[in-house]
Amino acid sequence: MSFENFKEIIREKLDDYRYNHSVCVANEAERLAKLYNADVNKAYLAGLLHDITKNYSSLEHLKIFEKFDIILTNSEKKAEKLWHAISGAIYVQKELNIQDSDIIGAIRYHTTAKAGMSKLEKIVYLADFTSADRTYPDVSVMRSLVDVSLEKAMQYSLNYTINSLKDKCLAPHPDTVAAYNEICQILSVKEI
Ligand code: DGI
Ligand code: FE
Ligand code: FE
Repeated sequence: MSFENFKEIIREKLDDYRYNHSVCVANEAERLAKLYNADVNKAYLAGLLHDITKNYSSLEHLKIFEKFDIILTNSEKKAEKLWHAISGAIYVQKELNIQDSDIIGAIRYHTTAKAGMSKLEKIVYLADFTSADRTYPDVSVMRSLVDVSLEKAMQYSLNYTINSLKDKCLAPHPDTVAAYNEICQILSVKEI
């Protein structure tokens, strides 16, 4: 299937806002893949598809989880914002027959991140923060950092996400905490 075919698929599944966001993330992931010497086509496709189930209702999510025997943890059951990353990864694998583990992983972990992410997974995670359509307060800082270092940008974005969740008294997912701890370990020179 060509990129145009995939665009038609997401065009039907997403509202205007989310479709535009997906194309912007694809473009940004492609740019970062060139910058950091990753697979440009995989980055573009993963960016295009990362939010493919974002407009699903709760019921549609529960149906796809049941269809493919996905069991949510107790914390995931309560955090519906995380569902589209789980359902999106299984959807592209089972319904679109995409078998590339890096593309599937990039979609699966684009919301929470996780420890031990591949370069492509980091690129898609970060492209979701720095795509042209994004307007949140720290976006200019994020855009400068992402051109300097994937690791520094990961640390900044994980810190930003965890702080935003804390402000709303929400718990970060264990995968998010593991990703944050790992990146601090990698980047810290010495703890005092
Ligand atoms: O789908 P997008 O809006 O493009 O972005 P996204 O997939 O990164 O989703 C962002 C939302 O997910 C945002 O409202 C915060 C929420 N989120 C991200 N990490 C966590 C989280 N929510 C919980 N409960 N726990 C997390 O670790
Ligand atoms: Fe998302
Ligand atoms: Fe997104």
